Amino acid sequence: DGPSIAVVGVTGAVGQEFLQVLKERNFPYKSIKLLASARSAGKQQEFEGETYTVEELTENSFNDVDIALFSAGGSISKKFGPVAQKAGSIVVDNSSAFRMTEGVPLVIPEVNPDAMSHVKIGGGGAIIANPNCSTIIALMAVTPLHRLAKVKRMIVSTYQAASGAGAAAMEELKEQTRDVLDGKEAKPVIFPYQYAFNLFSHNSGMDVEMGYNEEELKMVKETKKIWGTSDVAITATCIRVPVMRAHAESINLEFDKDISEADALAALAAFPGVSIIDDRSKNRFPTPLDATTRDDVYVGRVRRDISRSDAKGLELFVCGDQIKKGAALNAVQIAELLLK
Ligand code: 2RA
Repeated sequence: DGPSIAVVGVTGAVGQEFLQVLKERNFPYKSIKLLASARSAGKQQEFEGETYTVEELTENSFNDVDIALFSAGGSISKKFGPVAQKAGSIVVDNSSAFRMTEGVPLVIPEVNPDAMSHVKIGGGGAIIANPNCSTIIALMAVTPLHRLAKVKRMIVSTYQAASGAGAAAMEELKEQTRDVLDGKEAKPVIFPYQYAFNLFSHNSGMDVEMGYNEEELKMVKETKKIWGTSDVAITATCIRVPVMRAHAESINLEFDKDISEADALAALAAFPGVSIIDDRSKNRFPTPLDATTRDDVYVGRVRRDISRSDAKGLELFVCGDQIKKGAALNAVQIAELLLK
């Protein structure tokens, strides 16, 4: 039994991961509809022993759909999210289209489930926004510490994987790496820079404000909305690096009060969805390959900030799978909250 669901953008990297996660978590549904652009309509898709035909996304796609998982880009969400909402569906949108819209819950289930407690299946349509992947990964690590000693300032440097820019970007990284190793010229297509053996400022749109790029501003604005406070100073530098599908983030935190490494590690260990990899004797800390395809966000290199003379500062190193917890898993966990 369960709700009738739809997956919008099913042929993309996150769309395919939606199916993977729904299966892994035995998500209960009475029916499932696979939706994509006209270009992909008609494709056959295996799912849980059935063969489905991908349907073209239209204005009538959402009649009798309880939950619609969207990951087809901002313009599709802007156009069809409200259509689905009007048809009575609850949209879980992975794009940035509605994240900062007043009244749209922006949810990490382990962090702020209450933000969506008023949304009920059959209670009228709604839109719930999935936060940006780098925000989810950062806040899975920082929230348990914030609850322990109240973060006053957060400085994030991200090392973001190709998958954040889609399947084509992952292909480009592989192709360029092959070309360079074969002594050929790398041919930048998705990004204006060579990607193989290189790294560059995240180019999600132009630098939008004060020299910050969109990705950095998402980290700043989304964190304040998710935590429900503007009483925290945040800055970020978001970089695309030649890694396939897990983001890494270096995070410096200043707290309102003292916090010990031991207390921080205990709070992290107790937080659902976080695993610790932190063994100085073996120089073991999270790497993107530890996190790839895994549900959890991995935290390590927890250490006092030696630039301070007090115990109010910590440094962390965090890795999380961008397609999974950074997108598809978080969205399906939001859908699971609707079943409660
Ligand atoms: C990226 N966070 O990594 C953005 C969108 N997924 O490109």
